[in-house]
Amino acid sequence: MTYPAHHNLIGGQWLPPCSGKTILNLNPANHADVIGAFPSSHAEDVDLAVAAAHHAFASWRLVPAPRRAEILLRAGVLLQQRKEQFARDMTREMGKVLAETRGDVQEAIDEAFYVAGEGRRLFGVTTPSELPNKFAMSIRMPLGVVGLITPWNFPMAIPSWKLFPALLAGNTCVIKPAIDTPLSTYNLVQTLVDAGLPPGVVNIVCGAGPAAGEALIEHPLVRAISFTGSSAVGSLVGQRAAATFKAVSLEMGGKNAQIVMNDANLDLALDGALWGAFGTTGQRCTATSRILLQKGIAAEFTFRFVKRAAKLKVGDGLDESVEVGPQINAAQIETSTRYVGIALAEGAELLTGGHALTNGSYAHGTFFEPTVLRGVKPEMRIAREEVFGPVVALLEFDSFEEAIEIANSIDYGLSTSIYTKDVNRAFAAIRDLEAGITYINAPTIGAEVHLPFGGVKRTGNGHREGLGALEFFTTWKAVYVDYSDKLQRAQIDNAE
Ligand code: UN1
Repeated sequence: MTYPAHHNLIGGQWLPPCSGKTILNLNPANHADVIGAFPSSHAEDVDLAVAAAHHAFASWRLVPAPRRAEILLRAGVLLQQRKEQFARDMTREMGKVLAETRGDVQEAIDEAFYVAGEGRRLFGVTTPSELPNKFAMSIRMPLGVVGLITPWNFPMAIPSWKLFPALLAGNTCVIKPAIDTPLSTYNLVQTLVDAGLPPGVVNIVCGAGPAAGEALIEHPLVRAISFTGSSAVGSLVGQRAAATFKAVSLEMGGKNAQIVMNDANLDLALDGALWGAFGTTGQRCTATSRILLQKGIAAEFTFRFVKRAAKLKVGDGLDESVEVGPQINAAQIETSTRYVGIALAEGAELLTGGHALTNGSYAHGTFFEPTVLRGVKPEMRIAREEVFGPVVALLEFDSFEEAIEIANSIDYGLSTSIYTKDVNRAFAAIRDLEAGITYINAPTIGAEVHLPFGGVKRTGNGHREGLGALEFFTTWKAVYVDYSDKLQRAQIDNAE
């Protein structure tokens, strides 16, 4: 079988990795389908890419922000034209169904248009000086070379959340995509190049985290790291980056709860739960992995939910009738299987699913049944730890206060949702749920690009993507212009 061999993008050139080694990118719905060979890069490749980005920074930082924005705008238009092809490429390498990969490309388009608008804002602050004949302002400066480490579950949207604001602000980038889904990052960056991005402004280095990622995190010329992935890896990223005082943005795991109150529109809550739990095969950091049911509706909700979950069509995401695609790889199947075992051992009851699908057309991919567990208690591991697969835990509660307590009883704090018709309860939930995102009468997934995206506790380290990304990718400079023509000593000459 023949397949394309891809290289790293360094200083505008496509270069093979110094090691000469490659990693195969396989279709998770059919491992016989090899999408391509991608570089297995190490520190030498990262050095070259950072040097190219560092060189390009000297001129990129001087391009006016509105001009930089025009390149993003053109990239957004090109992405619209290429949406269908890029969605198909993405389903082939990542597995999620076509409707969702179209959504992933759309998210990058939205991000391009949103961030392009910032080219004519990028606001600073002017403020009065305490001294006469003196002008004071704060302006945003780029950081320099930034390193971006991105996951496989949103292989175009998440790179776009990081690349576009970083570029708009005048930084140059080295991006290391997840080894499971590099093609979508190539498609995105090629589109930026076609839109007029100068050589060296974005560089791609493909490879495994411990080889390529670590070198990027430790490189002294890299000023900041933006990482999306697991909390375990994020903790290492933060620790390693601290040695060279890098700014670090970490966006990590979730154990997101959907609360359903007795007064909820049950049909709506069911639709939301099904989409939140099994959309993207449960492989979103925002996925609904706990459903908290008030006792009055628990039995009916559970019955109807399980019936619908059991009927979901699992298969190759390129088949438009399929509702749930494969999991990304064998390791994720292993994790789903292991957590079902842990839940059962702790006393949960399996209502549907629970197993890898291995027969017939499933035999060549990594598929897992949509899985529902009942009788889950807040202290069980299945209620506290992220699975990142199509496995959802049902918990029951008596009062609103108890629901909030259970929702908050975990170490993560990304997304939350409550279904209720009681406006007072809805606002109390907005105030009390410990999470970066709260939905009222909508599922835990589906964030829009121009709102702040990120979470509290083990989900993040305080930064936000979307509205907030420019905060991360710029640093402030305070500027004082003294037009008094004499020495004015702050805090001394103007003191009483
Ligand atoms: C993720 O799960 O890693 O809010 C990102 C959502 C999507 C982004 C998810 N727009 O579900």
